[in-house]
Amino acid sequence: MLEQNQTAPLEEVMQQIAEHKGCGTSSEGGKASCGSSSAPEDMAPEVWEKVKNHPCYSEEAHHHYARMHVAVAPACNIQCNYCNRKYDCANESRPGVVSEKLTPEQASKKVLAVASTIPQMTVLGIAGPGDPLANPEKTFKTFELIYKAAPDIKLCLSTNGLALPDHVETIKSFNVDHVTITINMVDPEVGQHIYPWIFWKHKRVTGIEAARILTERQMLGLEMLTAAGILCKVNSVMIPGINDKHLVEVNRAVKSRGAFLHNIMPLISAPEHGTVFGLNGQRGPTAQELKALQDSCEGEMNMMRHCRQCRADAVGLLGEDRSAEFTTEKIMEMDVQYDIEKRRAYQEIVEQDRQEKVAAKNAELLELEEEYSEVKILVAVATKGSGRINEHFGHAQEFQIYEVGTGGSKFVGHRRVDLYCQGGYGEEDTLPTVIRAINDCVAVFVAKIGGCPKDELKAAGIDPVDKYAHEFIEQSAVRYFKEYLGRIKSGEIVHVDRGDADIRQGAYIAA
Ligand code: CLF
Ligand code: SF4
Repeated sequence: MLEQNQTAPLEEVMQQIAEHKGCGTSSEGGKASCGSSSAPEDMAPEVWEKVKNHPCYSEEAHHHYARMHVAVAPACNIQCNYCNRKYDCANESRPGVVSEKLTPEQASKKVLAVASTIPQMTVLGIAGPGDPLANPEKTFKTFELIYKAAPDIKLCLSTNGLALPDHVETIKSFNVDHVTITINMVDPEVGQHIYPWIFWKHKRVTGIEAARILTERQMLGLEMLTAAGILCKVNSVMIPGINDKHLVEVNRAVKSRGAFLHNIMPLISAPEHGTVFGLNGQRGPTAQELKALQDSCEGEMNMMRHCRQCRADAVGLLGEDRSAEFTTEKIMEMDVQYDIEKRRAYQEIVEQDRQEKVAAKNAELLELEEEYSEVKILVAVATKGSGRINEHFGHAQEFQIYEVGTGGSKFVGHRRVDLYCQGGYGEEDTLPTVIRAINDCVAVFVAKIGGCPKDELKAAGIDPVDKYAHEFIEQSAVRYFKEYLGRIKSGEIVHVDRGDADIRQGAYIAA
């Protein structure tokens, strides 16, 4: 593996990068294995160690482990047309948005406070609100403080890549194992429509020249990271009409340079964000457009589909935000006792639960071993986490979407919805919007559901299923699919492909 060859000649290392097929692709027909379930056999043990409890690098882990960001990096060295860091709102959740900026010392105290309160918090990321490497002193000082005080926490960094080549050695010296580069183009002709300017060598550069410099620096940074054995994820923002078709080329370019995972995210764009794209009416992709692009890129490289486009001060499991519990004021009043053994003991229990879940899914899959069918269905799941169906229909603010077939089940995205149940009463106006967000799904799995929404879901052709309450999602999905196939075979139902369903979500398109 790359990690073991850091002293090899550069050509040899680059050859290995070219041969590296991204994140743990399996031998089974190229089906993605990393980011889905148990330790993949084809993943080197040292790589598995790095991803197994990182909620972004492993889809499986994101049900169990949390991350947090500290907003220590306010400045940025480029401008993206989808970004406006001035905007803050309690209801807003997207990259670049924060409620408070922190000093490295405040950040360190916050990390210890969160890690003591949320023992499954395993990763500390610096993702802004500007670019961490445009603020190298603050970023690396924060890493230094946390590395000393909480050595069991993985350090993570997300950058636009412009300054990356200058910092790879420092990143390595702080044992930062995970770096994300946001790469939206490899062609400056495309890039000029995304980046109005970059700040380069003490001056502002605009147009195609700016995009050319940026892409060269991003590619060089990616090559240097993979040569140094640092896992690298690439984030790309899908902007219809600008880089949507081009992202297939980006996928090829980053894969050939050894990127570990590719995360294609939808553009978040609304006039009230005050961004160039928001103001000029640039739309984001639909859920189907995003999934089609992710599917077309998922060959030998794994695609991340569970990204929640976090705020730069997010805290908690992906999809939940507990940042309000940890304001600077509250943290300064907290008596923080960082007990690494207590955290370890808790994580062992989490790990047991996770292994149980994997075993249950595998057992269910064995039952489908003799079956083969072209039929695939989507199911929506109401969950609060831990990989279980443990949320009431009326309390769900999002549904996780799983695709299920005879090959098994896989997470393919999430859909945000408006809350159906308000103060104990169902909001009749809301129900059609919830149904519209999941109307390509055959069923919705919930812990509990009332009679009225049940009837309306049935009328919309979506099966409301509460019999798997509190059970594991994937095991239940496979079990449901087995029954579904049985009903097709017996002639009780006819399978209808819902790929063209009109999907609209409450908040914004999230997968
Ligand atoms: Fe944060 Fe990013 Fe590290 Fe994760 S987020 S710096 S890799 S710890 Fe994760 Fe959030 Fe998506 Fe980023 S869900 S926006 S991919
Ligand atoms: Fe905003 Fe990040 Fe782009 Fe800088 S690199 S302009 S912080 S989105």
